[in-house]
Amino acid sequence: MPSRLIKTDEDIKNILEAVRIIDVVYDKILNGYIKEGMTELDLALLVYKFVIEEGGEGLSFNTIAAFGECGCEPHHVPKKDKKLEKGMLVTLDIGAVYGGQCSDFTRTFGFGYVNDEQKKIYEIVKRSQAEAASALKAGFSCKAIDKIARDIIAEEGYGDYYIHGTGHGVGCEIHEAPTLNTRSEEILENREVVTVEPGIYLPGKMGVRIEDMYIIGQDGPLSKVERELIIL
Ligand SMILES: [Mn+2]
Repeated sequence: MPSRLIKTDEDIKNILEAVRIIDVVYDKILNGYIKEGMTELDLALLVYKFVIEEGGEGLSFNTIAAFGECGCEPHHVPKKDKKLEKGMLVTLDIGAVYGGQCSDFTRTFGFGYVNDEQKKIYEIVKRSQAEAASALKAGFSCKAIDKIARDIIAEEGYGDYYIHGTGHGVGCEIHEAPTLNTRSEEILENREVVTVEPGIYLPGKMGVRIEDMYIIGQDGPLSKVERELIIL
């Protein structure tokens, strides 16, 4: 039986549509919907509404919308009483289902203004994400990809604050093989679809994560959303 990790043309077509939906939703949200005083739950509800409006069959997982210090929890559950204030970073981790296939995407952006520490941490995560992603290649070990991302963060002194794996396979399930972490024994193969999503989480203070999906054997991220730090 062929492995499910290796995607068919049909799987890839549907994954690309699930990614496109999220790109449109994210772009829409950033153009007019981020407002002072809105809550994390307000933002999560907008994601759901826009995913459905754009043709998604649903969310591929519960939206993670985290403001300010809530961003230090990688799997933060959006709160109805957490309000957006100037100077906060916002982490939005979202995904859609299309044709039974999932997308998975994260960006962190600033609201109002960002301080030097926020900017510095953002740039470290951005570099970690980009370097690890550029090493994705059939025959390369998943553990080695994790190490590239993790070493960059550790060399900057934030190794203790990178508290999860670097990525995972995505398909008809939001988390499937292969796993890109320190314990992974898997080797990448062409036509696998994986995420690269390093982050830095400072307890009680802030978090930054940047996540994109990739098809092994094809260059570049599936999402067309830029990775520069945006301040709204
Ligand atoms: Mn993910």
